[in-house]
Amino acid sequence: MPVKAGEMSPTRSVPEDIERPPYIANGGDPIRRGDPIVKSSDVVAAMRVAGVAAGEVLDLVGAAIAPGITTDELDAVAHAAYIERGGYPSPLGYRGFPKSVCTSVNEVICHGIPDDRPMREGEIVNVDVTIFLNGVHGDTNATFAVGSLDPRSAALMRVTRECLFRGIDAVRPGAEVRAIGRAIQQHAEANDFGVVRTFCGHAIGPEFHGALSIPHYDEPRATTRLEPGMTFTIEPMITMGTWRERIWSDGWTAVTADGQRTAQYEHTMVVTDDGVEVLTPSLALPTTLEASSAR
Ligand code: EYF
Ligand code: CO
Ligand code: CO
Repeated sequence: MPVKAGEMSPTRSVPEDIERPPYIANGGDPIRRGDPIVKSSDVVAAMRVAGVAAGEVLDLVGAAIAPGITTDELDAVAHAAYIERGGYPSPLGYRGFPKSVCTSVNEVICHGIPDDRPMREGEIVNVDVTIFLNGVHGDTNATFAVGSLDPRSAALMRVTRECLFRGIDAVRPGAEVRAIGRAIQQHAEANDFGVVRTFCGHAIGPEFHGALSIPHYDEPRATTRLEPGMTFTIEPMITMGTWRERIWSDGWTAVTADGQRTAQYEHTMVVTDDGVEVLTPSLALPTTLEASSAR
């Protein structure tokens, strides 16, 4: 049965003493400050702290997932967890987004808005957490099973995690951004799954979305070479059927055009002198494929 939008709860408040990201004073529109793509060691250090906090928020939400819970209740768990850590929920007010996490159920690809629809046994839900803490953002997401899953949904989740880590394994100084998407697309298609094209990974740091896009498919124009200190996300959205999407009339929610299920996992990372450091560890999504498969 297709996912339908439910009712949204009133906007949640954030204590005045919590620092807001700059877009909040700009009506939610990002301010293009032209941040450097290569970050200073101080910014990377702050991102390590924000990344750990984002992972903790993700785990608290993950622990609450069970049949019957609504995505709005998950939003409330996340909202309290951001504030307990002294952070601002980056999605809240970003380009007008009304909630503190994105919750994307079954065929919803991304940017699902939490509402009062209870989740059912056998569904899958992606929870996307971003925290703004000490002047920087940490962005991570994971797809969770609601109760027990059919084998194909379980395979979709496993292959999507593998795609994320294949992409991460392609990150090293001197490699082209294109190598990330090539690795992801090869693995997804070898398993008869599709790769969403429209939504990409992104540079991140003091800005939620910086001026570098990370396609999850083999994009010949993605010729930027990776350098130590670059910080970005990889967040592949993998589908059981078509990779094409359509957008609900709310203007936010992206769903697969054929209504088949889709999954996503996301880490924030920094390019190091000899590879990559993942900045958003969590129980739901550890920093290696081995650790995440053991769960
Ligand atoms: C029409 C948003 C704006 N955008 C991206 C804004 O990188 C992200 N997740 O990993 C990410 C998270 C959010 C986000 C939360 C809100 N937005 C969404 C959809 C449409 C749109 O502009
Ligand atoms: Co995210
Ligand atoms: Co992101």
